[in-house]
Amino acid sequence: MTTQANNGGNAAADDERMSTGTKVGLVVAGVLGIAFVAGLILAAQTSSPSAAPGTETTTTAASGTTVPSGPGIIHVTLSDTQGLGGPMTLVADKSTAPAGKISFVIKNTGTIEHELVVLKLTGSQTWNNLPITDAGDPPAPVTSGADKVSEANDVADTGSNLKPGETRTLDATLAAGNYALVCNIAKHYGLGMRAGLTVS
Ligand SMILES: [Cu+2]
Repeated sequence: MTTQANNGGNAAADDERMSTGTKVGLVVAGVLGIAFVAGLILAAQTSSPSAAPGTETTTTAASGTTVPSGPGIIHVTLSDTQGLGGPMTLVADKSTAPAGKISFVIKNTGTIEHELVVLKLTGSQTWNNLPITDAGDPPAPVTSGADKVSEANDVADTGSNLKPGETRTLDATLAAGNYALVCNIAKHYGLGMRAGLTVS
C-alpha cells in the first residue's frame, strides 16, 4: 500500500487513526509518569532509614564522609612507612571505654598488612611491656627466635590481616579491665604496634 493510495481516498480515516494513536500514546505516557512518581516515592521511603545511620552516634567529617563516633566506638589506625625496615604504629583515638560492646573501626594506612588483636591483661602485665616469647601462627612459646607476644588472653581479633588501605570494623564485648591492643604479626609488636585500653 502506498502513501498516495491512502491520501487518495481515506484522509479522514487516517486522521481518526492518528488521533486514536495519539490518545493511546498519551495514556501510556500518563501511566509511565505515575509509575515513575510512585517509584520516586518508594525510593525515598526505602532510603530514609539509612539517611540517618546511628543518629546521635554519627558525625560528618569535613570530607563529607560519615564517621561513626561515640563512647563505645574506638578508631584504630595501623601504620608503617617502610615495612619491617622501620618503626610501626598502632594509634587508638581513645584509651578508655565503658564496659560492654565496643566497636573498633580499624584502618590500615601503612605499606604492608596489619591486624588488630585485643589482649586482656592479667596480673602485673602492662600493654607496653609484654614479653615477646612466641613465634608461629598461631603464636606458641619458643626458646629462640621469638617475634610475637602470647595470644593466650586474646579476647577479639581481626582474624585475617587488613591489606594496605583497608578499613574494617571489629565488634567485641569487653568486661572491665585493662587491655592491650596489638598487631601480632611477626616483629610488629616490638616495632611499636601496641596501645593500652582501660575498660570500666
Ligand atoms: Cu602490623
